[in-house]
Amino acid sequence: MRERTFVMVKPDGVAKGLTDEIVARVERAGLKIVSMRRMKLDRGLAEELYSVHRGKDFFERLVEHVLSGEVVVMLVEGELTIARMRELSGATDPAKAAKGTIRGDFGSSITENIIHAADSAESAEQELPLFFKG
Ligand SMILES: Nc1nc2c(ncn2[C@@H]2O[C@H](COP(=O)(O)OP(=O)(O)O)[C@@H](O)[C@H]2O)c(=O)[nH]1
Ligand SMILES: [Mg+2]
Repeated sequence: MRERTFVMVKPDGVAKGLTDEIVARVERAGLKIVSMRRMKLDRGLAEELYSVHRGKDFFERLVEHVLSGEVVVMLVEGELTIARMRELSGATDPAKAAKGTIRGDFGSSITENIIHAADSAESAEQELPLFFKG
């Protein structure tokens, strides 16, 4: 099934120079980056992106992190894109993420875990319009 998903290289990933490596991994997986841009989030957008986590103990740390530098947002399309982007990303905690995954290879902590990828069709539908129109 052809799907679209929302992916974001977090500020730690951008600062580590990993954007091109992530683009290459996404493309090698046969997925298409339809649109991509580097930007700085504002607080309202960051809190909306992570609204499902509002009230959790890590919410403020997470929002502060994604506001700490530039991010790269992507609209990714392809067969089973949502699940495949989650596989490429790896487990949330880099210490538990498999080698060969983006977080397993490059993540330094659960906050600084390099990448965000929507976790379901519902999340993708909520997140994509925050960044990409049409
Ligand atoms: N410090 C901290 N950060 C967390 C924790 N759980 C999640 N996060 C952060 O919040 C982001 C969103 O959480 P979640 O949706 O559960 O994970 P994801 O979908 O794998 O990114 C994660 O990517 C982490 O950066 C936690 O227990 N502690
Ligand atoms: Mg999530």
